[in-house]
Amino acid sequence: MNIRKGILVALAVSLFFASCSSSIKTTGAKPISAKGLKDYYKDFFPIGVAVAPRMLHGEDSVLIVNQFNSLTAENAMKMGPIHPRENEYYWKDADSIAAFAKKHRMRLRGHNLCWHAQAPSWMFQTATGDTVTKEVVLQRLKDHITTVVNRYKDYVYGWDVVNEAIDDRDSIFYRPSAWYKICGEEFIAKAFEYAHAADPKAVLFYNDYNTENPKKREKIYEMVKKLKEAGVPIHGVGLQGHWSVNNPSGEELRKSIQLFSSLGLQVQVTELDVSVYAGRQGGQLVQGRSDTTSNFTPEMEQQQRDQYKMFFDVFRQYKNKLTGVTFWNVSDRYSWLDGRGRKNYPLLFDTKRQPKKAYWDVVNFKAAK
Ligand code: 9MR
Repeated sequence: MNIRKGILVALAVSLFFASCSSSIKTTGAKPISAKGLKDYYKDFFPIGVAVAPRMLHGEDSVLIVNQFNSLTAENAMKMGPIHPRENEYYWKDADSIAAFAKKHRMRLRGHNLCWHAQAPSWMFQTATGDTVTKEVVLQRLKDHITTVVNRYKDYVYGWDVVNEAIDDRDSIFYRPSAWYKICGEEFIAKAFEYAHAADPKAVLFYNDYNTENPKKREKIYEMVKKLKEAGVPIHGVGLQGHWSVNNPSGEELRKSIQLFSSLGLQVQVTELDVSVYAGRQGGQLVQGRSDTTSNFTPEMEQQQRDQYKMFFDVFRQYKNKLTGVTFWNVSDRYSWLDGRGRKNYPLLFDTKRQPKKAYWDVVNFKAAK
């Protein structure tokens, strides 16, 4: 099925749900106010959200349309889900997200084209299970990127081309992923070149977490500078923004925005959430407790309010450098951070999809001045 057919089917399904679901208007997801995040921030930058197809009808969809003007597929466009076998693509989920974005005139970020995680194992193996050569893996990467970018070129304005290629350990530069082990650093430049060839209009990002850690920031800067100097088509750096109530500081955040934009690149916050558990950046490094019922305590609430307010104060100051801020999930009802043996509350909407106090701290910036 080509994209137009695929998207027509997805549109028909979403219209069906919209028409038979008067509950969309009458349940708990009534518009919370005439204005959404996107409206408060219309003079600053688009505000996006990462979604799964199941959120595109029912109460989540109402909140999404009211509050946001940009979408990212949380998983549906990644290599493993969309290209499970060499000669087989699975378009349904990504098409439904593209159709929803188009129907509601939202921007759509593509996430992502090359990552060490969620990469299908066939990509790196021969039919007999041996590791493929560099030539083979680059050809497969090219085929993948060309096909996916082409399919969504009328929908997606920009792509996270390479995700998380820099290592977290101070003494190691590149992450020793399968891509790196087979190709060396060349896969990074190649991925950008393939994406640019497939859609010369697309804005192309390098995207990573822990971008405010001084050592990692320096390594990312060095890599991106080298790519720019070599004429590689890279246009932006994505700060994922998987932050916590005590990390990063405003000062480190400012340094990252300034440093990356000093290369003439745009900066976006691509996966924002603020974990209520104090810890190092990236979430990935925090040990989970076996506690699935932990409460959102008043202390957590206050710390998170302060942190969200500070982040958005900084974002607004850098509105000329920042071209987007995207939240990683819709409400505290579901977050990828829940999956570590404890409940987290990292977003601006609570488990009933109502705005938290931090929401009002983020949108009432004029009154606060
Ligand atoms: O939120 C995503 C989760 O549903 C997936 O299981 C996970 C797979 O590793 O990826 C999560 O999203 C990641 C994003 O694509 C890249 N940056 C880190 C995000 C959180 O792990």
